Amino acid sequence: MPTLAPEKKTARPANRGHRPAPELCFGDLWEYDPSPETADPKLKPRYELFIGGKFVAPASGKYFDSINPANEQKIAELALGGAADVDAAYAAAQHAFETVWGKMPGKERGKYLFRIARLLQDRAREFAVAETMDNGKPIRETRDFDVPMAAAHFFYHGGWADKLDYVAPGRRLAPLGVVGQVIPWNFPLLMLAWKIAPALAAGNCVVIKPATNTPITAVKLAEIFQDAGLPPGVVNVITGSGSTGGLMMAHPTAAKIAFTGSTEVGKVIMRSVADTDKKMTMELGGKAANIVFDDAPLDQAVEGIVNGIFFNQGQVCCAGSRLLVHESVARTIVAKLKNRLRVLRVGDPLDKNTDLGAIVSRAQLDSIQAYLDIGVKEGAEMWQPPFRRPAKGFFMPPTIFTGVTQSHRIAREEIFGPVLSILTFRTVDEAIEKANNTAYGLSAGVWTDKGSRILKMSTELKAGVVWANTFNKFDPTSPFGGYKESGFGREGGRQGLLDYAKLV
Ligand code: TAP
Repeated sequence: MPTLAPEKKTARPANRGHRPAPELCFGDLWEYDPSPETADPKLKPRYELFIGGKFVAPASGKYFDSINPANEQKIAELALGGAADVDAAYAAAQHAFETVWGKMPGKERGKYLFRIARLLQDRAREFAVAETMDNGKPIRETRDFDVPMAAAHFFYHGGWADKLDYVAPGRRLAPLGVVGQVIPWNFPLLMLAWKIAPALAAGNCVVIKPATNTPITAVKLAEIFQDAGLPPGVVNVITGSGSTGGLMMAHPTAAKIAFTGSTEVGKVIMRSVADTDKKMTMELGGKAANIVFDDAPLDQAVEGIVNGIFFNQGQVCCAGSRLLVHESVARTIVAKLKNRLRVLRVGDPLDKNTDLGAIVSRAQLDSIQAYLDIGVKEGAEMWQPPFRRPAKGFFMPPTIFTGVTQSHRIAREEIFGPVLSILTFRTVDEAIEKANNTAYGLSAGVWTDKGSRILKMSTELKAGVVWANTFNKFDPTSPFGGYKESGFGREGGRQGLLDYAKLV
């Protein structure tokens, strides 16, 4: 009698060994071969402020801890910058602008940017590990996206430094002076590059503050500035709290301020400088619609939906957090999405197989959890794949809500976590109306086979970026920025340079 072959439990090609599933893995992946990143992040126990080309202790003598959100262990302590330090940083930047950087030919400035980019590439692995430890995002993302993209911004803007006469034909670009910059915690290194590179290319000097949650790559990048021989004071890095950021944005020496962060804090900053003539760029929050039509390639769209909302644990200003799906394919899309989410790995961000790492902080995890409770209370239906929360670290499984209406808070407010609200539509006009029915306007996605529909949607959607049959695609050549409460000004590309210069 023929014998029945034993049932194969999993056939995942990635499972090279037969180790037991680690605590963080989803339930159905019973075999699992972890692949930890082993590069040394070369962290110091304490980091000082970077002012005038030197690492200096804060005037207050106070420090704060940076915590690894995946295990809640202290990574390092960082200087808590205060008013005296902010003054010193602006004085150093102003001096550097007047004596060196503002006078330097663009071709020479460009060489420094290229050198910074190359040094960052040389230390790419180290920076990727440091970023993952500080922020919680998967090493695959820091290694393949954050660090290379940060280097790309320095390369790209290095290329512009001696070509500023071509930015606005017929006009000459002059630097503004000293620029104050405050950045958030979701792409710490990338935001540094995104802000510093165009400012320097245009001939400005910089005082910059990273977020309290993720200061490590900022002070490590300062080491690169030293190694690159960047003249002292051209870039100054002030670590500290939100009030340090407030002092920086309102400082009288700042000719321009560039802020990336929440709409709420952006409004506070705008009020604080309302009676000054500072030039401003505000990159604020978002609640992007990712719109799937019935003629879209559905499997490709599902990948785009997953990338759109679960990249960086959904802590992305332009995340596709509102899925608008044509009602005729809604059931199919939701079923496919659930299948896909069942095999995403939530876990150790240093494991190269991990898809979703840790949420940046306990406060952010609590805030996301509060939105899950709100969604359920408002009557939407929540679904998560099987998940065991580990004893340590701030983890959240990918979560979807169906039965969502436009009035639900989970459809209107920025959750900034791995949470997708799914709504349906019948007609093109209804999709446009629903997509634009938001206080924000940073990005949107469209999935369809029809070119004419892509053109119509990209014209009528009130969003700074509209992706067609893709999502979360970034490039230094491409300007990025918002409409409405997502802010104003553009960063990246030729348009971004214009925001760091005056036309003379
Ligand atoms: P925020 O809480 O707004 O913090 C952003 C930065 O502002 C941090 O460095 C923060 O310092 C500092 N800050 C806090 N209070 C301040 C004040 N009164 N004056 C000046 N600076 C102050 O945002 P977040 O939680 O870090 O980041 C998430 C938000 O950023 C989301 O809304 C997201 O959409 C937005 N974001 C937007 C974009 C673009 S390009 N539009 C990109 C990334 C993120 P501390 O960390 O020390 O509090």
